[in-house]
Amino acid sequence: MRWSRYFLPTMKDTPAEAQIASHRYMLRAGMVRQNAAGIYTWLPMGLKVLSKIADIVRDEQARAGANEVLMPTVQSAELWQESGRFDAYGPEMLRFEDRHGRTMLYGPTNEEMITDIFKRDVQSYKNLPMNLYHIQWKFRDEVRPRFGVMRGREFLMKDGYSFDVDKEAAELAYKKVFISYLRTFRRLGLTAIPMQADTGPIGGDLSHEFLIQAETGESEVFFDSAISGDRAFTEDLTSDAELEAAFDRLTSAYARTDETHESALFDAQVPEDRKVVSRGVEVGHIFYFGTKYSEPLGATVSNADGQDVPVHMGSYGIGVSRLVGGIIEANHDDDGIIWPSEIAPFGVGIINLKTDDAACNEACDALYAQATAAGLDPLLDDRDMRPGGKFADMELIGLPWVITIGPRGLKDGMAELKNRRTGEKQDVALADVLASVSAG
Ligand code: 5CA
Repeated sequence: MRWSRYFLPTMKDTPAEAQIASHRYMLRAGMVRQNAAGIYTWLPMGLKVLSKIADIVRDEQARAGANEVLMPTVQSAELWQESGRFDAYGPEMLRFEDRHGRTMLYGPTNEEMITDIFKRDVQSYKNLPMNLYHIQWKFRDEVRPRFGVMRGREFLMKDGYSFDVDKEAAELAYKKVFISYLRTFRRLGLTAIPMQADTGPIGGDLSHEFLIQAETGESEVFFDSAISGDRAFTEDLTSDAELEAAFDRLTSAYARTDETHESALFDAQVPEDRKVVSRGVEVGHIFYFGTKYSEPLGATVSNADGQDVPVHMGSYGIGVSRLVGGIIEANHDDDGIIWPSEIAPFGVGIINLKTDDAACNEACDALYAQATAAGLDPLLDDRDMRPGGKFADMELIGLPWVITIGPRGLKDGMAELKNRRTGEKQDVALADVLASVSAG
């Protein structure tokens, strides 16, 4: 992409409404613009990052055996009346009437709808286990939308739902998702700490949230720093026994919250120098709630004995749009964002220091073509602007690598290569510079 052709409106000054780094940088780096409290437009670069996160989530969902669907944002109130949640959900749910006077709502979550979809087509345990998910916009009329996309009113969520014939099978499904979430967040460059949690309006008796460390997080977390080395974050667990063992390990010894847990075990088992007390942002939340929705909505399957039983369900959320903010909270410095390479909006930035110099333009165009061909997805800053502003903008948007080409170096066939995360700069022969980027 050529910056001169890209809608990437950066801002030099800090917007007054932004209290935390991610909100500040998402506005300054032209990723989002606010339309109403907690409601945002995603501009091209923000959308690109959001899509990359969604694609990694999809990839890991496929690996865990889940099927993607797409349910509507607008739901009719009837199913919610049947489950009893229409009244229970409270003023967070946006309700309205269509032209026929039917009560509709903008979905804050989809347990009722997916249960209804399931029951229409699945009647036998032979079709189970099943896990269906979608990535769709939600609306919750939050009392206090704040911190940009971190607590929005309209936000993008991955919500998945598992269906099993009995409690035992459903708990295994829950544990599979639990482990797949660790992998998903790790691929996004994050170590998510799982914590036992309250179930709130979703209901049920087993629930965990996944927290990433950030000073501005809403909950306090205590965890063992050794958790990040646990093999469940990276390795494929091949058997159910291995999976169960990983789940037990990760839920018993590594982490404690103030509200939901006794800290005795944690205090006794974790050496002092590995105890971390921090704040966390919830990027995922999973629930097992058995037959809470299948019973009132009549979603039954026949079991191996030929009896009709209500299906056992769990639901599994990831805050896809919140993750954009969360990842920036975990990856920034005073100059701007520092993208983990997996979700960086572009692989490499190229700064043309002198756009009125024919040799500079030619060298930049050639490098841009090569980088594109090599699959590096470059962003070429070809704007007619002073170098200082270009450097500052490039730091702000945080691409992993920046190649700078100016008339002075070019005379000797040299470019400057900078690593955004380490700040390390080196002069590299123009002919070798892309190889250095690819070598990482
Ligand atoms: N039905 C269940 C699981 S699919 C559910 O709705 N869970 S939830 O309420 O915990 O939401 C799932 C995830 O969505 C949260 O972990 C959080 O990361 C994200 N989320 C929730 N509310 C907001 C919000 N107002 N703004 C941005 N992200 C949010």
